[in-house]
Amino acid sequence: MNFPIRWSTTVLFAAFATLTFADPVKIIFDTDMGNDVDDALALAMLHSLQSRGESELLAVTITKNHEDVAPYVDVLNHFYGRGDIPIGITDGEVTPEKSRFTPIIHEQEGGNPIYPRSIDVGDLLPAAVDLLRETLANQKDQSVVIIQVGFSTNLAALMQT
Ligand SMILES: [Ca+2]
Repeated sequence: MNFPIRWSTTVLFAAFATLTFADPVKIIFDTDMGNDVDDALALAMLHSLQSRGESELLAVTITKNHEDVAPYVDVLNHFYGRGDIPIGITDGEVTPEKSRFTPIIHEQEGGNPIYPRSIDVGDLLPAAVDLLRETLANQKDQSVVIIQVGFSTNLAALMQT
């Protein structure tokens, strides 16, 4: 009765080989960050996958229209050592309400922000649709996965271009 054990070992090795040698999946994360915390957890998961060599986060585009959201995404990117990931914001008016968790960007200690970031509230950022176009134009066709976990605002605007 060794068959199940051998089969499991083979499957495990195949999975490991796939995870180890496959090219990282290039990802654009399109999010309404701030409405529900699952988007923050999803972004954290993408960073963890990148740390394991399984993916590469090319850009984050935002569909929630509140000034704290881009700095909050930037805080998460900095936490994972990737503060250079470009962030684009919607020009739509969807859910402008203040979030329950993105206001942590304003917390300070000794006059300095507790959570490092390079984007401040009110900074001029790329329009999400422009960042989507630029990011896709710089990659090979059919090589990028767009993960949308919010509204369709940005991707609809991309389609219209
Ligand atoms: Ca969401």
